[in-house]
Amino acid sequence: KEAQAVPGGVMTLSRYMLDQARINTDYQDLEQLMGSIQYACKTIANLVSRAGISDLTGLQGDGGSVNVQGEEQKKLDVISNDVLKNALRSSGKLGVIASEEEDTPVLVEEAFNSKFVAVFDPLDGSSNIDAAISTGTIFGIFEETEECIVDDDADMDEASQVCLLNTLQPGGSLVAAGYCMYSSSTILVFTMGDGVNGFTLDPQIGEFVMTHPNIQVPKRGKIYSFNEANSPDWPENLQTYVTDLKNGDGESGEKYSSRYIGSMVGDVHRTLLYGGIFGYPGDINNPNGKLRLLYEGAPMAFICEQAGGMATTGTQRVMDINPEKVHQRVPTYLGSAEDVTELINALKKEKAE
Ligand code: P6P
Repeated sequence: KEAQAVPGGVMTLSRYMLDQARINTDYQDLEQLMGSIQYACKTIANLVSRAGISDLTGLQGDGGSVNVQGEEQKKLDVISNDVLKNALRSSGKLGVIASEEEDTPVLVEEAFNSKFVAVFDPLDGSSNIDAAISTGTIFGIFEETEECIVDDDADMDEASQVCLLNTLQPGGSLVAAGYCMYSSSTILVFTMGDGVNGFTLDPQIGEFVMTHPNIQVPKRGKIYSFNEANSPDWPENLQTYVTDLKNGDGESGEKYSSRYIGSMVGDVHRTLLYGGIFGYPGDINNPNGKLRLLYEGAPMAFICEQAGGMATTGTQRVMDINPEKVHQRVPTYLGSAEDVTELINALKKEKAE
């Protein structure tokens, strides 16, 4: 990969969004929103890269801080959440935001002409921070369905109810989705419904530079990415599917490799570029698995489908699910179209006699 040259230099994310807004005025508001998001991602990238230097590793408080998921919050979870919230607020384009780190969606008073709703996981995979393993920010953008009026004489309870409904939209209603991966390099990948593009942060100029135009997931891969420690609790036909991949007994006849870093953004990014299948299955202990629909499953499904891949719960498209709760979980499998199709068929097979 290399920086995409254009007359006068390289194609940056800012320039790309300006071009898109010039071509299609519908993108003008998104252009401003993406400006806030990329600013937040640059800030988080800097914090993450200096975590061990500036005492930002470890748990929030004395370790007593637990989020609505029941997970211990890392210092950087809280800081990243604040950075993203403040950046999105300053865009003035958002009426409400939902975050993994917030018990309930947050109403944005500053929204003078709110049009959008943002859902995000500010620092996914943060348990890896102390070991300097890849983490990432995942975001999704919806348009408001109900006018979300938050002004001095608004009845806050009523406004809250209306505004909160705006966050409970299916992945199919996303107008944009993306992630920023903080790894050996910082890469922002996103879609606005017309393909997927990737931009690498060039620290020398402080700009995201287009390095991965029009990402296409290979139709078939040779990598499966699951937490196999949970396999005894998986449905039997899923266990058989993975065993066949290990033995070269799957549809392609290829013997697959296993890659799993326990950070969704890193595992999904590798799957997008190299192909194969990533998944967090439901099991007997957690029928809906672990990944949250609103700000993990749906945005990643949108990106994957826009890159020519597939994303399923095992029985239906992830993007078809109407969320009932902000933090609801969903079994999620995504990646190469042929691999995901093979998985769907494997899950239909009756239990081996
Ligand atoms: P496990 C991180 O906490 C996360 O939400 C995803 O980033 C990741 O894919 C998954 O959980 C890892 O979960 O149970 O395999 O450690």
